[in-house]
Amino acid sequence: MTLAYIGIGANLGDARQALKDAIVCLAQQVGITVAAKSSFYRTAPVDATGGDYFNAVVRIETSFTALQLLRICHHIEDQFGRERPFRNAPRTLDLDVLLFGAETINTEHLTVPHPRITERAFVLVPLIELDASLAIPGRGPAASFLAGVQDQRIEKFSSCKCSRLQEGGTQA
Ligand code: PH2
Ligand code: MG
Ligand code: MG
Repeated sequence: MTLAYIGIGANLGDARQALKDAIVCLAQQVGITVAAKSSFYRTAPVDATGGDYFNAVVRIETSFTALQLLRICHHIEDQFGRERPFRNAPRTLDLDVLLFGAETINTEHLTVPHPRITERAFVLVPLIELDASLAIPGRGPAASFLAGVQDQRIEKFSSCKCSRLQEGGTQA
């Protein structure tokens, strides 16, 4: 089992609902347990066009490899109608493998830790909410990068109330 972190974002359609549904969807996968979920945050687009995003991060335990996990994330994005007309286009759902245990991975399809993990408040803030002493492999304490993203607008929206998760563990 590997402890991994997945970043979730959306800014098209009912983005808040998409985040909730995506967490349920992840939890329904055989081989994935959602161990913790951050609050939801409303965030200004970074290097991107479109409206405000909703963002969150989940900590999972998984029996999959990082590449298998990436494929599952892409499959779920597709189920949510994700289109990719241009780089950083507004999206119905984005699922990014941020961290995968202590692994550093540099392949054509996957870079872990996520290459921009230390530059983005919408990732750092929810990550640190889940684990204030989190270390990013090869980079150091996540909290040490917070000062560098202070100019990025991020507002805690609410705790994620995924009632189906709370009632039934991994059951939808
Ligand atoms: N994702 C991006 C680019 N910019 N900005 C915010 N606020 N939230 C995101 O999830 C996001 C972004 C590329 O994946
Ligand atoms: Mg992304
Ligand atoms: Mg992505």
